[in-house]
Amino acid sequence: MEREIRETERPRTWIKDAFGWLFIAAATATAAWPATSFAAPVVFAAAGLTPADIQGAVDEFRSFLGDNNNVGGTFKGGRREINWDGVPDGFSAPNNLPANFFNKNSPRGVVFFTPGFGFQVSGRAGVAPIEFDNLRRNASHKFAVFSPPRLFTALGSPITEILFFVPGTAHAATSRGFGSVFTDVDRADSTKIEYFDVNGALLFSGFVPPARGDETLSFLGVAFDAGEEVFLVRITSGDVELGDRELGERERGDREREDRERGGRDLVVMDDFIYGEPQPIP
Ligand SMILES: [Ca+2]
Ligand SMILES: [Ca+2]
Repeated sequence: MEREIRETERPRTWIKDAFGWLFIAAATATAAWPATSFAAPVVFAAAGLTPADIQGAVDEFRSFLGDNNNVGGTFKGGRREINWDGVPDGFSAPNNLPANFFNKNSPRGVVFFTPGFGFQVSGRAGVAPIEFDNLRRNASHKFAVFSPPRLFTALGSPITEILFFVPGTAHAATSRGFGSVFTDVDRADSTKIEYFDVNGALLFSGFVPPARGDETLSFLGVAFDAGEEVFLVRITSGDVELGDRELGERERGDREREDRERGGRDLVVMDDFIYGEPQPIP
């Protein structure tokens, strides 16, 4: 039964991959030949075995958005970054991260949402299990960091949604672009970022490029160069839920069987977020 389902899904998956890559290829071509006469997403994407493999794409995305405004304040341009590494131990694994940590505790103008049951930043060596070993045995053998030591994940769902605010306020905002580093993206159709405007229209959807093996890194950053304003970002990080309300003492074999039953095959978590300075909605 399971086999039949997989075989019928395979061609559709392939077509979806092809379209996803076509999108990225088209957008990259636009980036290579700057055109100001028509609106287009500008896509920065890379994947590989080491931080060096994605560093170029990350740095190009950074310079496209402008200077890093760091924490607090409001600015007319530039970018914000979240590398998770400065989150205090008390808000890191095995403790959850408050959804509004990066608008309240460390104001950078984003609040997170998930259909799951919360968020977690991974632990620091000597304090707690690293790289989500607390959520999944041997997770640290699958994941790698771009910026050490901490990673980020939603719990109980691979979906993380991001809304923008004027940093430190409840004033809704938009951003001109958003990018994320991912680790252990194995499949070309498991991980994507979708960008919506304030009217709910989908501006762009792009798959995150995979890399073969474990402890790999991938990056997808998309910015818009014709005044498009991103109101909501939806990240789908893999197709397996990391974390479980009822994990308890459950054996690893049980978890893997459950993942298969849910159709999940690619466990993915995130590292650095990079995005355009949130601009207030009038
Ligand atoms: Ca980090
Ligand atoms: Ca994976």
